[in-house]
Amino acid sequence: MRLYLINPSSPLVTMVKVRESRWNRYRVWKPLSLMVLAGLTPPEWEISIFDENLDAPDYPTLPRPDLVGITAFTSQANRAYEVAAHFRRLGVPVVMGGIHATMCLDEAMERADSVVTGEAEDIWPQVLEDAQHGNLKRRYDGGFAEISNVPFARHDLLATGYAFGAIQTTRGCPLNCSFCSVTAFNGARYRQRPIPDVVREFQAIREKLVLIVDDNLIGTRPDHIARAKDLFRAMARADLHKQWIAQATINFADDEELLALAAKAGCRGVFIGFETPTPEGLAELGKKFNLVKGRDFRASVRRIQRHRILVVGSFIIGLDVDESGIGRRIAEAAGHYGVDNLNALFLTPLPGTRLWDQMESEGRITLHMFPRDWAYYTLTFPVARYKRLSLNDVLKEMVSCDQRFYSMPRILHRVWGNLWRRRRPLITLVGNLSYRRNSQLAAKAYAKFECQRGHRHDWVNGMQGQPNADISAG
Ligand code: B12
Ligand code: SF4
Repeated sequence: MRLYLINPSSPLVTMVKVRESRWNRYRVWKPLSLMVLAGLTPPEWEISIFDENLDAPDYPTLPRPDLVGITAFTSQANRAYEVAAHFRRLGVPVVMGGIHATMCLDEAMERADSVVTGEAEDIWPQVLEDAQHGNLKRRYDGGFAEISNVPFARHDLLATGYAFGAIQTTRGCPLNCSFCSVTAFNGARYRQRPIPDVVREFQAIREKLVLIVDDNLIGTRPDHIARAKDLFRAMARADLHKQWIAQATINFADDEELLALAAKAGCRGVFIGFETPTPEGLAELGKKFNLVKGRDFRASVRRIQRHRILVVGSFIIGLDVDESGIGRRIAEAAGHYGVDNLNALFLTPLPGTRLWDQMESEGRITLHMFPRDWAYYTLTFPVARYKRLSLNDVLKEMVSCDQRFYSMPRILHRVWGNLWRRRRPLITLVGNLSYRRNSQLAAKAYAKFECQRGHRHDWVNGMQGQPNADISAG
């Protein structure tokens, strides 16, 4: 039995044209979901994983599979449906799963033979067995899986072409911020994989650099922090020789022992959601965690950096409280906190979030010709009506934010500071130049976005399916 697992091309990666430069290897990330599915698949299946972001498979020339599994974030949905249509025309059953299919079940069910909602661990073997017997059901629900004893992801598949390996050690988040789908999708309970499993799976990863995909590697409660420390101790003991980056909340900075252990275990960078510089903004987003009284973000960032861990700060533009000048304000706040990189994104109502419900009920979702418009749900386009900022204003704020933070003098200042403190100046330089380049590309895309709003569908079609534009005709 032959199984194809497919990660459809992402509009974001298409935008940076990943195949044009070696450096772009650092912009494609392994679709861990498909490697996990492969790990759950019994040996009688011959598995191929295709990541369209890395290579454009010429599907018509490939041997006919018995089953196709497609994953998709929302922004990949269009392309996912094109690929599904191609295989369905050949009579090959297609199963869709992942965050988008879960949140937009009806839409996905119209375009796939079967849809798996939620996490796959407890249900995928059943799906395969049904497929083998020609008895695939229209819908399966994996819910929140028990991850205390799962087979490892297949790191031997997709073994080349990426700069970073990928691994997951926890799932779920209790914080339920309004714009984020994690609590809806993975639940509020913070579930942790057993430490020995994580360490052994780490050993199976070939890349020296690894992305730990957890939404919050350290968690929020004292027992979570204690587990994170145990994990880091075990990783250091195992002498993994890996350097890794992860996401965490700002409480990462509150425990010196945790920071020291993380650094010893190979932590080189952390992605932290600051979201907005104002308390009113944080309250609006429901990110109360960042509102702890007396929290000094600048001191927190410094404490993390003292362990030679770089900090990427993420911010959102377009909140109801945001008004003219917010772009500059964010750039200044990020500069003041001292983050090494700033990642600013538009407030985006993702399906399944509280923000979606709110904006939909208020009629504020302006790009709503679905599934086509999903291509804009990359957080890099304004897809909604913002309260105090017009479309033109919000685009200007984003450009002003990026231009300020990534101006050459500011980049050099940061690099010099890191050189002086012996804190990875080269990575800081490359990271900053890469973000600068991205923001320049984004600014061009905004100009096009504004100018083509009248004929926007032509433009969406232009963005989509570039690697395989021909197969839908096949
Ligand atoms: C790692 C990650 C990334 C990596 C992507 C790596 C990759 N190629 O997959 C990077 C950094 C590149 C990234 C980028 C973005 N991301 Co992201 N990312 C994540 C994160 C933190 C973890 C995903 C992961 O690997 N999980 C581990 C795997 C094992 O779990 P999984 O993917 O959910 O898969 C399980 C199930 O979904 C299911 N499943 C999945 N696929 C399939 C397919 C089949 C056939 C079946 C049966 C089952 C199944 O089975 C798996 C095992 O249980 C999630 C948050 C989260 N917790 O999901 C956000 C998340 C997926 N990202 C999100 C967003 C918004 C983005 C960006 C748009 C943001 C941006 N501008 O940077 C871009 C879009 C990129 C794109 N492809 O278009 C949103 C997506 C929401 C949505 N509705 O689409 C999430 C949910 C976070 C959030 N705040 O809500 N991201
Ligand atoms: S943004 Fe981060 S802290 Fe907030 S719900 Fe999502 S994963 Fe949790």
